[in-house]
Amino acid sequence: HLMASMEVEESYIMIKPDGVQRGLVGEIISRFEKKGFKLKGLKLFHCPKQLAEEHYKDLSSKPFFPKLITYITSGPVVCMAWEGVGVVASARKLIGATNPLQAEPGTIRGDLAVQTGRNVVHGSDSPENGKREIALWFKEGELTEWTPVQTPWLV
Ligand code: FUP
Repeated sequence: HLMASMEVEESYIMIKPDGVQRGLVGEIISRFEKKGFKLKGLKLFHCPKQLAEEHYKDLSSKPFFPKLITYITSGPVVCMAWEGVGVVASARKLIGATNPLQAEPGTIRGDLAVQTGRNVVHGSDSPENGKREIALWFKEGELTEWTPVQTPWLV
């Protein structure tokens, strides 16, 4: 499912607490903006434990799960909804491998992170999860539909 898609999709991208604490918010948002995707939702939010557990429910049996929840709830995160052609797989390429030591230079994690447990950013792993996660993290009315002025350039 990481093949390039020609479909318009949505991805939930989240700057994790370490990204916020380290002052990387502008840098990370900038990479998605410059790529040419469309921002539909954006907020700073300190997430409750229950939401973190729901977001990562597929990992609930993993030994690192409790630490992951502690990390994600340790401070505010930046929640974003991005839209565009193939945005799910493309965002994961921009983000880089889960383990930042394996992430290529030029990717967000490759350039800005060292540890798996402090990998600064999240990106949905499928279009289905993109929709699920955006619905989970954003309330009705927090997403904005808009038409870019330069329609041919923003997908
Ligand atoms: P990713 O899709 O790249 O965010 O990776 P996963 O969904 O596999 O993992 C989600 C988060 O769990 C990672 F961002 C960090 C954490 N994790 C660990 O702490 N240890 C691991 O071995 C794997 C993941």
